[in-house]
Parts: sequence; C-alpha cells; structure tokens
Amino acid sequence: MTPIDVRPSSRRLPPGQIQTRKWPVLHYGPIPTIDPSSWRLRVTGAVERPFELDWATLSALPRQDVLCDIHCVTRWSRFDNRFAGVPIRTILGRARPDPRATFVMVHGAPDFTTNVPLADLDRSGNLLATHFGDEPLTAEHGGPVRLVIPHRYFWKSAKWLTGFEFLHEDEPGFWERNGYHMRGDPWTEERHGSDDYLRMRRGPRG
Ligand SMILES: Nc1nc2c(c(=O)[nH]1)N[C@H]1C(S)=C(S)[C@@H](COP(=O)(O)O)O[C@H]1N2
Ligand SMILES: [Mo]
Repeated sequence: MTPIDVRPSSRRLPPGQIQTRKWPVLHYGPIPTIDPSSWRLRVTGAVERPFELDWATLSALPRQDVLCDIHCVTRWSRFDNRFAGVPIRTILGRARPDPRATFVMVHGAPDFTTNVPLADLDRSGNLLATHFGDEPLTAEHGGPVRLVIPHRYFWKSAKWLTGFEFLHEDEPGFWERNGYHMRGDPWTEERHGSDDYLRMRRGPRG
C-alpha cells in the first residue's frame, strides 16, 4: 500500500526540538489494559449521526499507512515513523459534524482528554492508528487504538482512544487546563497557553 507521506520535504526539526532515535513513552497515570473485544469508540456531540464503533467494525474499514515525524512538547522529535490504521476522515464522514461543530474533544482511557480544532482533525495524514510499522501498537504506546495527528505536538495524539466529542466552542482538555497550548503547533512553538485565556476559561470559581 502506498503510504501518505506527511513529512516536510525540507526543514525537518521544529524550533527548540532535539532529534531522538528512541521512542520515549509519556503519559499521565497508569497504562490501561484494553482488550480489543471490549474496546469502543464513541462519537458524540454536535454531529448528525452519533455512533459507536467496535473493534470488528473498525478492523473491516479501509486502511491507510502514514509516514510522519512526531514532535513532543518535552522537546524530542522522532523522524520517519510509519503508522497504519483507519483515516480519521472515515470517522468524520460517518458522523457528519454539524456546520457549527468547529472543535473536538478527544477522549482517551483512563481519563484523558485533549482538544483540537476540527480543521486540525480533518486531514488526510491523521489516523486511528492500530499499528506501528508492521506490528500492532503496544499498550505503552496507546494500543489497541491511538490517535495520530502528526502536525501537532504529540500530546494531542491521544493514546487508548475512546471517543470524539464534537463541540461548538473550544474547551481545554487535560494538559490544556494544566497550562499547555489550545492548538499546539510545533513550528511556532505553541507549547504553553496564555495565562489570560486559562484564567478566563476557569471562570470566577477557579
Ligand atoms: N490517553 C492518554 N494519551 C496520551 C497521554 C496521556 O497521558 N493519556 N499523553 C500524551 C502525551 S503528553 C504524549 S507526549 C504522547 C506520548 O506518546 P508515546 O508514549 O507513544 O510517545 O501521548 C499523548 N497521549
Ligand atoms: Mo507530552
């Protein structure tokens, strides 16, 4: 299968990043054990057709390989990764987000969330990844299914993916509430959010 290649053709390393050949494991909390037979993806919120997808249905969908670089906000970048899985666009096509659904809260086990603009999700290089290279994704890297959004810092690529919640307005996810940027573009070093914005979102009580 011809992979989609989303690696930049010239400059590869975003500002402030260091290339690594290892693949560090990073997440908050314990590694959940998810049996594919009990895995579900829940697509909810501002869509015409909310739905739930199980492993058998996901496995029967057309697959895609993606070649990409990944950039962690903790400053490591790893080049030439090949992920395989189901294109996000397949999910978007089924769900039919309503015209005002401009943001998406991504949910991952055990209790992880991260927010992305719909425009950042709706790209051909984004995957519900089940494989890295030719091997199933290991549990430590988010198996059985993780999100891969290579053009944003890697915290947006939720491991142990469980759902997409379509929203009319942007809401901060887990790391975003804890100071990370709402968008997370590595090329403009959108590492941290603005304090004013976070204070406003937390409101008078927080
Ligand atoms: N469910 C879940 N997904 C997550 C996280 C998490 O804590 N929980 N951490 C994120 C962060 S901060 C990073 S850098 C990447 C790391 O992915 P890796 O361990 O495969 O390198 O996963 C992201 N996805
Ligand atoms: Mo991270």
